[in-house]
Amino acid sequence: MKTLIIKIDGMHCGSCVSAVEKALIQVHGVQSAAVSLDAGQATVTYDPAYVSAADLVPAVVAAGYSARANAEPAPAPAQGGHCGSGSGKSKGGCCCS
Ligand SMILES: [Cu+2]
Repeated sequence: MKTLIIKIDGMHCGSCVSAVEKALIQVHGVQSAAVSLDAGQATVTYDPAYVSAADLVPAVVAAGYSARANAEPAPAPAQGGHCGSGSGKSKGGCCCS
């Protein structure tokens, strides 16, 4: 098993945490995902035989959040989709979607 820290932007409530955890745990090979709202990050334990670190960040992005593996440079922020910003993009059960 390997552990990866993913930095996540755009989480603001428990629903966001649940959405990110669900997105990560659904990836084949992920054993556990612990998401911290305060820290804005996820700690993912995964089996490198089934999944690589490069597969985990897109799973969070697909759930509607801006994410990057720890120690990588930050990508451009996601377009819209945040509280009241008006894009209407669904964020997987988020309170403001
Ligand atoms: Cu939320």
